[in-house]
Amino acid sequence: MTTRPILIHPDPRLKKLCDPVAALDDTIRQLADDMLETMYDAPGVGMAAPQIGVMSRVFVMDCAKEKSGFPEPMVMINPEITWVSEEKNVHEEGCLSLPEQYADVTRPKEVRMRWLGLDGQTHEEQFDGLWATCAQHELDHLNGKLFIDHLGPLKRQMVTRKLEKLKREWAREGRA
Ligand code: K1U
Ligand code: ZN
Repeated sequence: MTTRPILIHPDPRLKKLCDPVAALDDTIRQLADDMLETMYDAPGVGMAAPQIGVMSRVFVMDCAKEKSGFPEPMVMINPEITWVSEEKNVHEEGCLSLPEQYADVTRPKEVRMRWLGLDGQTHEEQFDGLWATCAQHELDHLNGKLFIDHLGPLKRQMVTRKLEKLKREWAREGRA
């Protein structure tokens, strides 16, 4: 397992629609392992493939470890939402591609997801709480959408400008 560098917004790869995974092979297994390693190392509760520059419909999440201390890693390949609750929930979101930026985002409180697992089987499960928020946030990444795209244009522009400045500073310091 290897940690891979995380792309920081603005980056054109974070705005693109990702491609469906055609076959479950060793490249995808390695990708999933590296994404989990990178997510736990960051630390984060989720990570989508485009955040490390891989334009495939894969995300990982683990919203249990922070609470219970026990990992419950999930790998979702070609995930789809099959149902959303009418009830909404507001959650303060962060993103590993938008360091130190947080905002309240309103999304459906519960979602039902269908995905292909690393076992080659199709899975379907309902999520609530942080799991539901995280799954929707990660699925957005696969569709080229960031949590700031749920905010107004002024807030979005303010965050983008801050991160452009941060990236310029990092470049001057010789950081990636
Ligand atoms: O997609 C990402 O960039 C990961 C992101 C997922 C997420 C967080 C909060 C709400 C929705 C989705 C993160 O993991 S940001 C870091 C974070 O939330 C966290 C970090 C350490 C401990 C607990 C949470
Ligand atoms: Zn994110």
